[in-house]
Amino acid sequence: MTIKLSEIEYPSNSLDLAQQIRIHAIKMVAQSNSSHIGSSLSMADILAVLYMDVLRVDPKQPDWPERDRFILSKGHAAAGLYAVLALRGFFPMALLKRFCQEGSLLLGHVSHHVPGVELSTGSLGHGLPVGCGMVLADKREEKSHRVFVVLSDGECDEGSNWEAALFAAHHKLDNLVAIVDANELQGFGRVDEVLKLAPLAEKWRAFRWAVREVDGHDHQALKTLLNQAPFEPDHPSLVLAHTIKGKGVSFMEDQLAWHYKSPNPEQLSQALKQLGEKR
Ligand SMILES: Cc1ncc(C[n+]2csc(CCOP(=O)(O)OP(=O)(O)O)c2C)c(N)n1
Repeated sequence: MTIKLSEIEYPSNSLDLAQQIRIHAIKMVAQSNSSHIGSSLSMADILAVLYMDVLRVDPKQPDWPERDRFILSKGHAAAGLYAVLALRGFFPMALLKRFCQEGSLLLGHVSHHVPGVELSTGSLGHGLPVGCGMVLADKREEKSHRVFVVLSDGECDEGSNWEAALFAAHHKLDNLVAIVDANELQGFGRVDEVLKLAPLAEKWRAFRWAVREVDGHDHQALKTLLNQAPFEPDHPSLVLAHTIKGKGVSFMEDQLAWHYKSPNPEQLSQALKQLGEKR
């Protein structure tokens, strides 16, 4: 189902939004011959639920002071974030066609010049520390909006995350919600082979975070869980979201190659067909 606003049809529920995120991200990556489509597809459901059912944001006032903050720390998945922001009306859909083109606002890694983006990211390991600072500042000013940070599992190799985890627990940053998009693949191999993280939930618990695990493609479960955060008073919240890299396109699912590969025209039309794109 869609809501018609002027000539643009915006998705009106998270499932449709997720499908549209996937469709647009694939088109953007194919058109610009760029990378990281698997990374956008794994988190598409998480972004859709956040932007449809969880975050208090106003696309017409991206800088509304009372808004919840969202940081995509895995900034290489910029195509997915730009797609959801455009689909929620933060900026014109037409801009998506300029993704990764010379002179475009939409850089290949997340840029804070884009309406709705809080922080430029791409160098992994920075989103959570900045999120800590935002929540600490809010706490001191007695403000109550939440800060959501999406990390990747491979990103948990960065030591800065564990400093931030200590810091957040110490300062009782309970308005901080970190979501790990745990798709079990990173750039050059399986997370388990490159640098084993397991047991990841236990590690976060040991750092005194309130931890919940969820199927990162189950919209109802994500919606219920994310709206419950903070899970425990005085503790930051960690959602370990189990996902599949490349989710939604059969030949990309759980395939390492799609971290860097860009779809050729034939693969693009196959992917769009699987996603139900009407052309
Ligand atoms: C500090 C830093 N080191 C290395 C990179 C290069 N790099 C880009 S994506 C990536 C890994 C991707 O795997 P993961 O972090 O698990 O994210 P996913 O795409 O699977 O969600 C790496 C190492 C980077 N962006 N930043």
